[in-house]
Amino acid sequence: MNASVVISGVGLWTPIHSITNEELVDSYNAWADQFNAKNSDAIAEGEIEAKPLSSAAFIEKASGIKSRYIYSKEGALDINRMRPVLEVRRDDELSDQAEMAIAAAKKALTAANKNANDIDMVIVSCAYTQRSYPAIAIEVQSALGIEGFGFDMLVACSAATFGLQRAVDAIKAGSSKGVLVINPELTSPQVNYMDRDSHFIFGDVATAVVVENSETCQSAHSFDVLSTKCITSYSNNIRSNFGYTTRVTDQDPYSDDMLFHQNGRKVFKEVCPMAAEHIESHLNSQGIQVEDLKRWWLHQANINMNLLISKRLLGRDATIEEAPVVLDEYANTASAGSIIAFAKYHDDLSAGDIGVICSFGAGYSIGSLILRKR
Ligand code: CO8
Repeated sequence: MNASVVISGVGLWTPIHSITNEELVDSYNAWADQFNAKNSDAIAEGEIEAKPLSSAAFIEKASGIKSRYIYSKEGALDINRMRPVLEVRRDDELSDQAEMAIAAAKKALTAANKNANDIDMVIVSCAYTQRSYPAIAIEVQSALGIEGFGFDMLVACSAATFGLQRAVDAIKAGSSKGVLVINPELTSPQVNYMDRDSHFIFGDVATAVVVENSETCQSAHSFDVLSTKCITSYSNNIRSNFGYTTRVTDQDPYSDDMLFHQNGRKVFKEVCPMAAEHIESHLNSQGIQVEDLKRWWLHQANINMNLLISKRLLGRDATIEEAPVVLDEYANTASAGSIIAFAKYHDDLSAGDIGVICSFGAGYSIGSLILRKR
């Protein structure tokens, strides 16, 4: 049998702290009441707008999200702070994101039955890295004792699939023997907990995947990567403006504009058809029909988006077995969502079963991998 590129292991690290919709809404509403009381005169004069209240029922209905995990819960619900507290770590200590990444990477290595000697390339791909350099990937590489090289990649919600495409191409080209693609999604520092439109959307998590050649694979649950496809199309509808120039532009780093913000309705309307078309054309390019798919590991942003995409393609609602949902528990974890779904729901598939991992989000960016169980 010809050699192929395989995904041989996946790891999922989940923070110990979580926040339910009810906790989040209680905190936001108490903060909004305090804000409105403090600014009652200005609100009455029409100088500023009153902060509207949030609702747990709205959040669940509009998004399917019931809770989210958070790396540091301290401060996030404190109405006098409304952002998590992270301790400053010294330069000789492991960074937060490296710590998350290593926890997920170790699980992926164990699942793949591999050790550090089998890996020579580390890609840390996620929505944000907590510093510019040295790369988090190089820190992780060093901590795990991997020889070779590592680099960071930022592609918002599609960072994992785009990173996997780089890994698959490197194995195919023979420039790497084993790749770790890691997604330490530390989203909470960029969440605006004072914005009812977006305070509920994101959670923290880390995922990792081992990619290698089938000839070296020793895993009980591995998948041939039949094809990868990535596209981007520029849009300002999802933005985070905080960056290394913020200090010199004298902008307020806490302003709404600096944090995650989006036109959610527009994103919903524009991205769903793009993602459906992307999946269909990717499958068809490989001579695969939508009906041939046993599993869809879809990006986990909004349950209604996933239902719409699968209905558009299948002509009916996908079952929970076909398109598993993790966003109810994890919320939107940027690029990690589809990989969490893959991590939790792959070992029941039989040899020959085909599935697709697909992410979509800011950029816009869409990435997909077609996998076949070995
Ligand atoms: N409670 C009560 N009411 C609310 C709340 C709330 N929490 N939030 C909004 N409302 C109100 C609105 O103000 C609006 O009121 P009105 O009709 O009076 O104006 C009404 O409810 C309806 O609001 P929407 O039209 O906005 O509601 P939707 O049904 O569209 O749902 C969603 C909002 C859930 C945001 C939905 O639009 C959605 O999920 N869209 C898709 C967005 C998406 O997938 N974005 C991707 C973002 S992630 C990404 O790409 C990567 C970013 C990198 C990570 C960042 C980490 C921080």
